[in-house]
Amino acid sequence: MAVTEQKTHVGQPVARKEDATLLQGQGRYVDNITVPGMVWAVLVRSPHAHARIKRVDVSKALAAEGVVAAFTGADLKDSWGSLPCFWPVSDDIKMPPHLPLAVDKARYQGDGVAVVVAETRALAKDAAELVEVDYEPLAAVTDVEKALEPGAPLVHDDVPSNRCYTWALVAGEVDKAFAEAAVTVSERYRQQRLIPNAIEPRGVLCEISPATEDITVITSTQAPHILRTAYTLVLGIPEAKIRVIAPDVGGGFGSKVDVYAEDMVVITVARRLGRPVKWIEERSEAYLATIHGRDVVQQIELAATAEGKITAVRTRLTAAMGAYLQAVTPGVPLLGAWLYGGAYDPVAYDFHCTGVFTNTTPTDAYRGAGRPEATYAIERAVDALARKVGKDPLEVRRLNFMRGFPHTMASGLTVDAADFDAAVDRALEILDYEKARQEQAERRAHRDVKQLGIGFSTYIEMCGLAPSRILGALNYGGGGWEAMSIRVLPTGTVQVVSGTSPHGQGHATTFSQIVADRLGVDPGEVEFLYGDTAVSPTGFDTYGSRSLPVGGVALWHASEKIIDKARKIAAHTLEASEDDLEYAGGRFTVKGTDKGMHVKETAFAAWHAHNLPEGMEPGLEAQYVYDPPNFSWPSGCHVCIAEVDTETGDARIVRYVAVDDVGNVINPTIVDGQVHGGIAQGVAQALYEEAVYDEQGNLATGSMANYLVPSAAELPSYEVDRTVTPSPTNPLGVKGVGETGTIASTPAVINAVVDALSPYGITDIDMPASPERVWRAIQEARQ
Ligand code: MCN
Repeated sequence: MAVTEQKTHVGQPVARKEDATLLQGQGRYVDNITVPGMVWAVLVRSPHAHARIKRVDVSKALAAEGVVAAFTGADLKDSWGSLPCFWPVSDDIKMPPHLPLAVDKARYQGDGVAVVVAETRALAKDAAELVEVDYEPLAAVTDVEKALEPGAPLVHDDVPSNRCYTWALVAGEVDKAFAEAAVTVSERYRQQRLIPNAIEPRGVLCEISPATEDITVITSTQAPHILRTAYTLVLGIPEAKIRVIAPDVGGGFGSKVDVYAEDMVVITVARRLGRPVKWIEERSEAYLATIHGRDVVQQIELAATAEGKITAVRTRLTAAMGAYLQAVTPGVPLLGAWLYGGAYDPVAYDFHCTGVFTNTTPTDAYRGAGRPEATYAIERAVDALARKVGKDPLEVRRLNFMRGFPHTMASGLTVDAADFDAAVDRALEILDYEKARQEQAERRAHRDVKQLGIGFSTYIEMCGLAPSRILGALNYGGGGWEAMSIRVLPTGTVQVVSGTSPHGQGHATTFSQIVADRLGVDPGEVEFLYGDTAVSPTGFDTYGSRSLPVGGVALWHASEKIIDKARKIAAHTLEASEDDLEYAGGRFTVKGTDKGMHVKETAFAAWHAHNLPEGMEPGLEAQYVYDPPNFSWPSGCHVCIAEVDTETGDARIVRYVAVDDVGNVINPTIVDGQVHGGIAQGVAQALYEEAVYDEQGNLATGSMANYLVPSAAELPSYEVDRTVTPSPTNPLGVKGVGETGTIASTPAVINAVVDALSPYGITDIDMPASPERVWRAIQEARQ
């Protein structure tokens, strides 16, 4: 049967369906939701990074005004099991128990030790201050390398040397490549610890039906389906009894995929009290108790020929886990394990990672998760190689690009499609590279106070998590598939039930565009249902830039199932053979006639079921569960021009050009927005943000006053463009976009800053490249 697809919405900048409600202040976040009889929970948190808990006394809190209950970790320890870590990456991994409230020992500043429940939030906060805890402070270790030194304080008494795991990926003759190399590069980089800053902090509201004991948890999460399973694992509640609702969620950036202590505390207390309980995180709590990102020390070595052709890459990571393993903590550094060769083509590859416990907030997935770290290391190291062989950094990149796809990397995974040369060409066109270098040379010649630097990042990343079979081989506890259902209602409304759970990415808009084109309806006629396990019982949620390359593709396949069934109904109704029908724009037409039937009409016929083909089930609905055969491989070229004030050390971005290849694009405006937001987070790491602990393990950057989240004023206007190499892995030809900006931008910015400082002989600067750091580097170089 002939199928002509009319693409009227895919590829168009369709306005976001989500925005009208949000812009009018009508979004419903957890904190907007109140239920009758609700009480408030406030956690008492350890002020010490490491301390034995000798006594917790809640009696004064219990006697305070409005207090309904107060529990210590010991009171509740039999109500729950350990919080789950779904990714035991190696056989040697140590997975110490992680109870929602600490009992004997607090292991990071912010570790919960008790909970107070009162009629109002203010009363609960006041009463929490009356909880008396006798701590015996212990020496703490917060630095990931110091934690491995002999005699370092042990975060967990039974984990020797604080070593959580070791993990390796080795391919090819690495030692031989280094022995034979004409040039080698050895660099050490520190991925400073970062604090995710979603506009909406976390929040949980739990309500229990007195009649059925069914539990409803309304929570600010990226992952309602994962949470439902986790609640069962930790609390032993049957999965069928739990409904998880993610209402409007004000961002997450990976931090809200996690399974947190507070959820378990709120549910447990609600069950004990038989009253709805709510907890809303304060920003200062978010800094202490929501996961952090990065905190990895990287050693990277390149072996190369005299021309700069890379033959081998050797990487050693020391990665901080923090005090406990959260949902995927140990796996995060490994998400970059395959990418330390970057866009290039080494033949030998050696990656080792050691995971280490420290007395700090647990780390876990934060936008890019492992891939920004890998991209940073290789993109900085390639610049170092260019300096060594005396070539322009672009020339060395071009010499090394992977070409010819599909291409299996030395690290073992196969990139389905990319075109690095095209992305570089386009970026240079936008930039006018020659002119930029000329201006740089002039400023250098005039010894201008403000020097220019040009930094490149030609990146490849793997997202779209992912083929379940590969995740299984890596010991990951979950699958990588996604589920989408379509129901065409009798009146023609198309309902999409989504397994992905957007929290700012605009799935309602882009997924409606996909369905609208396949089924010949207007995107406005598509109703998008998600974020409630009672409405959408099956899914694997939103993270790893997987929603389009996995969920969107599932939706495409579900549309095909609808069309297949609708075609049978149309053929039967029109008394034609299926082969005689043409399909375009949602309408089946008998070839050579004007007789036809729209999908919507077939839905009506399927609903009343008066005259369906023999044996056909009534109704027009379909589910598709898609498990991708490969990861999604976005790539591109980012270029940053930075201006560094050599008197104050202030580094500013004057131009930022991003050319990304995310395959076919469903909605260019949404993709641009994702790239903009992603770059902002990468620039934030390069120039502004750093979580700092003091020697005792106090979080010294505990608020936005000293943790510098950049605002629009610090960020440049981005010049964003694209090249398109459709992914041959999926029928939409799409690749994910949610993390590209973050992954690509950090090294581009630092390469630019270092380039600006190169007349001083400076070849490295730690992140964030703050004015103080830059100024000091210049002073040292001058001496
Ligand atoms: N898209 C498109 N064409 C493409 C690729 C994507 O039109 N070729 C659209 C998609 O249809 C979707 C959006 O772009 O509407 C992002 O798609 P995708 O790359 O699949 O990423 P996810 O939807 O899975 O989002 C996750 C990703 C991650 S991992 C982080 S972290 C992140 C990000 O999204 N956190 C965000 N973007 C965020 N945006 C907001 N506003 N808030 C966050 O917390």
